[in-house]
Amino acid sequence: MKVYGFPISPFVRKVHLVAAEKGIAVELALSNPADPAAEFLAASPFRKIPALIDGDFTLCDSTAIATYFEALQPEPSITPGDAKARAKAIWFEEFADTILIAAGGKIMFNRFVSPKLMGKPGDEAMAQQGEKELEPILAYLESQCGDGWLAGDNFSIGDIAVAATLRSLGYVGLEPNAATHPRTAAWYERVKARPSWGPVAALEDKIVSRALGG
Ligand SMILES: N[C@@H](CCC(=O)N[C@@H](CS)C(=O)NCC(=O)O)C(=O)O
Repeated sequence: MKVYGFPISPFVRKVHLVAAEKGIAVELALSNPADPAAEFLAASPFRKIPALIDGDFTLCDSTAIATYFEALQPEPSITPGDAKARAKAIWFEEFADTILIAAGGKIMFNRFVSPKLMGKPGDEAMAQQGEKELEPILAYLESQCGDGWLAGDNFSIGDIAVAATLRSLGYVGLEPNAATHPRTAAWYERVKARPSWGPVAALEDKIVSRALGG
């Protein structure tokens, strides 16, 4: 199976983490949405990463791809069985994919992607706007982190999606800070300690370092 994308994207990281949790082998095909290969476009008509090719089956969107992986390989499950826990897991995935990324993406794009990867100056006013928007979002997340996982007793797609997005914020120095957000930082460390995290992060580090000329 091939996943098209670039690993700094939280959506690409999400599907790699889901695959790693489940022991599904995926190959990362580096892909730039601004200069799309025909094979990538066939799988992702709106040019968004990630996209998946599995034989003659193509799919885009991280939530759809994670759902495909969950159906292909149900164990270990990332979808809690309990009604309330399952709904919470979906909420946290949605929170990461729409609310957290909307604020964080403004910072990441303007302080990292544009200046460091695209060679164009970022819009600092937009980054500062993102920082302002991020404050209550991180405060909310802090209020939701306890001793276990975000949706309850079981690790879920909610934990994967939120942690995947927070790792992207690491590119602009905004990974969870134990001094200001201790519960979030402790939960994030627990996610990072899972066996799925290390290999996904190591591959990302290698690709990003190469992209930055390292
Ligand atoms: N809902 C989509 C969002 C995917 C998305 O927005 N990906 C961004 C990268 S983080 C992208 O491809 N942007 C390029 C573009 O919009 O042209 C998902 O979950 O996969």
